[in-house]
Amino acid sequence: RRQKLLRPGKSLYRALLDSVTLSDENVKFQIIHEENKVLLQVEVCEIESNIFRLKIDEAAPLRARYKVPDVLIKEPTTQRLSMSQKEAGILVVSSVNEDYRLKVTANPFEMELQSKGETVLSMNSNGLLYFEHLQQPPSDRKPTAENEDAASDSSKEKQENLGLWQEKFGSFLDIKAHGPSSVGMDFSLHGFDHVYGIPQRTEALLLKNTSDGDAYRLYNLDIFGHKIHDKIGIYGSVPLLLAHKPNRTSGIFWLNSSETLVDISTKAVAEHMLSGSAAETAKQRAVPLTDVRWMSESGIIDVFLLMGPTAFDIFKQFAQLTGTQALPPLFSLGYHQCRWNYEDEQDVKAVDAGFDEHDIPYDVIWLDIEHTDGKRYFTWDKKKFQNPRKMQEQLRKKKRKLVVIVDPHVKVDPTYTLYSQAKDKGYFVKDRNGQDFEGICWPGSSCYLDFTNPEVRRWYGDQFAFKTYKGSTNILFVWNDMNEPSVFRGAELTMQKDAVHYNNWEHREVHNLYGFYQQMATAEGLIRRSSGKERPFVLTRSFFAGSQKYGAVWTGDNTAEWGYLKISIPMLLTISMAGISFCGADVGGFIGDPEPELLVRWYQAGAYQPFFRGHSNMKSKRREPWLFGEKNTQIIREAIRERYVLLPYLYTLFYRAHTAAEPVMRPLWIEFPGKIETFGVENEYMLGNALLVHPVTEREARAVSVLLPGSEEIWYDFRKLKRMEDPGILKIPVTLENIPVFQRGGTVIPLKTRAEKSTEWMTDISYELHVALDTEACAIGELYLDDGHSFQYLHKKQFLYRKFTFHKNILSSSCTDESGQYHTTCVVEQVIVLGFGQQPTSVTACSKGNGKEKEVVFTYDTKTSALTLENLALSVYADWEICIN
Ligand code: MIG
Repeated sequence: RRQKLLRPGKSLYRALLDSVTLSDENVKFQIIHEENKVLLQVEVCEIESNIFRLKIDEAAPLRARYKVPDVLIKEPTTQRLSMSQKEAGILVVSSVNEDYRLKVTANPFEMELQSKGETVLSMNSNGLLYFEHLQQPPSDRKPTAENEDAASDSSKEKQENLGLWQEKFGSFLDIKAHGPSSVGMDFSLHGFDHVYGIPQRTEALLLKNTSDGDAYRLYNLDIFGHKIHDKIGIYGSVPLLLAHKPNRTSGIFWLNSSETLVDISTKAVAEHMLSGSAAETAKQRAVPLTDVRWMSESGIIDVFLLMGPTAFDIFKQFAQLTGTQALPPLFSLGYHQCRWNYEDEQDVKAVDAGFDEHDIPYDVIWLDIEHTDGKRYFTWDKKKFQNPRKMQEQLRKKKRKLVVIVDPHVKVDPTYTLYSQAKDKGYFVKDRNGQDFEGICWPGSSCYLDFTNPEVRRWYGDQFAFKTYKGSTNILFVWNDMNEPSVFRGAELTMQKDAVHYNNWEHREVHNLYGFYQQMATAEGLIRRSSGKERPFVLTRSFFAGSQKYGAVWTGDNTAEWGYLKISIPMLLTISMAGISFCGADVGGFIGDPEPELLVRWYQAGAYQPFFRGHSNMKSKRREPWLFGEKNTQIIREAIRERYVLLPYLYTLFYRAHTAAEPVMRPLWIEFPGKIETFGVENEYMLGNALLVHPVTEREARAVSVLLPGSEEIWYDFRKLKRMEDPGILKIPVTLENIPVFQRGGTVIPLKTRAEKSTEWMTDISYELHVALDTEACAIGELYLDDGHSFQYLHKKQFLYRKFTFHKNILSSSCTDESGQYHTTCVVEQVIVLGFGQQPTSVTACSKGNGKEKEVVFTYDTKTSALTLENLALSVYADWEICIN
């Protein structure tokens, strides 16, 4: 708020270039504020693979300022910069390979980052660097001649108005123990006018200009029934912004966990071009420029400039800093059935049986807060769940799992062990007077575990040990909700900023990290309960940069309306671009009752999204997939089966997310970075590089308008196996049966030949490959395979990573990673080649090693140009070739 008073203009900061020091790690110098004379220390370093880090802190702070811990996976490896120029008022440093130059102008202080002569980014060029230095509280200050001035113009009244030492929110008084400490800075992105990222909100894909309205806000809040098109932040925050133009993608990662605002303004500026001949006058052309202003309530300025240059490079760079997506256990990519609440053991049994009766696959049934004894997490309601172990044994027999909810608030009840232990050990967040902070939540009066404390996380994780968590078994996994944290009747329904955490840090410093830490503690606890052997599954509502390492996130309390189905696509794309691939929205919409058509459309969309869970509110009518008439049941069954058949592809994509930081669900522009028409597309998306999915989000739609990008591309209808006429915008007729999905020419998609009751029933089901040819009649694809649940893929290299290549009418299967070994008897049963030019005369298959060639049965459909090869029985495990003559 105060910071907003600073308008663009000449910066009051001046760099003291005499103070420059250069070391192996960084370049350091000081800057001074011309009015208050406070010195700031600036540190710039280059991190391997095109990342620059800029840190600004007070040169001599009154006390240490908060620096976000635990988000970076390691101290980044820096590269030595070299000083290439230092003259009056200017300093230029270059990267080792000389690709990048950083120019520092002393007065006013400004920095510019160039890549091979092209200015990509400038900093403080609008003079919005802002840094409130820590001060003594007014009452402690001795009136000296020097600060008398300051004292008079910052009279008590004025200070309160600006909220320096305390601020009122409705009936809440926020006492700022350490006074004002906000920081901020502006960045100008040259040539960019498409910006993305900074989840989470119920908003469009492209970030909008904020100059005539509210700034984007990053402040984790529990917002029930969040409104569509709102800049306010909801449950999670990732302070990563991406900017894209046809030949370059750049990223800004602002590492700060306090309340943060982002202002964005795009404009056209004139660029002077030096013309070829001196006789000609310089020409001008308008180029876009996007100004991004970050403002945080507290902490320091610690910002990573991700230089790409491609979007995939940005994802890798961000993962290099914050980690990649955890590889999910395979079951968690199946369908999840949730509701608030499945009442009791009988209910669970009946719902489970319902899936078998209706022949619908599913993997996990969920229990919401009512399963506990009075909202005491880690316990069971003894009447409704008399024998939770037996219930889990029954589910286990069906090869299915259970997920239970575990919230971060703890009921104040001295007879509840979790509470009394945590209280004795001092594990709760404190209020500003040093008492355990108490707030109201589901159980009534509650305390909040201080997950920022590593000891608390350890202890909390240990609560998941089978011995400690009575009634739990190894098919039980966890859901962390309400971890923004949600505090009923709290300011904005969350914890007061002046609450106190581990090491005396105020809540305001760590707010956006609270959920991140709970999920971390939970995931690590689940790993430990299996002695490090099994992959955990933890769903969280609140998140921060790096949460991808601990599991999945969902978009919280959406509403059963068409608009929410539609907006869920850009919401999930934005979360995906911020590193969190494993994300989903409640299928059907949490609040209210979807009309059957909406529910059907939501299942069809969800089946092609990373985390696939049906969920509904307590007040909503029951919503199991078979309750909406035979026809709708049939269509939903088909959608869920398509999901299960697609799992080999999806699991492979998750392996890529895990190892190479490629988002599973991605906006079109990432695959087609040079095609401007894709930059704003948010009603369809790519699942990996091979599938384009266009969910139907309108009632009674007869047709949808689909963009098949890339003039040199061939696209195929994924179900009809037929080549689409031409790329471009096509009007595609739709029925209620399914949604448009297309396979891109040049790709191979591995599928299962059929779906079964759950993922575990499908282990031995054979594979089918969809080989879609491009204009050169080539295609390439992959299959990743392991036991689906343990860490053996990592520790013992027990996995298979295969590659399928179609070239010159030969489809070959080879190994992508020789270091992996995994035994399976599974075979590739069928291959369909899409877009095959003409009827072959013969087809032979030959496994390498045994050298025997055998004839392959095939059928060729002249109408669709699809060639189907059957009864192949080629081992997934072995190298082989199929030759088409
Ligand atoms: O304020 O646990 O978003 O999925 O069913 C409601 C009950 C609390 C909010 C979650 C929702 C969950 C519900 N929870």
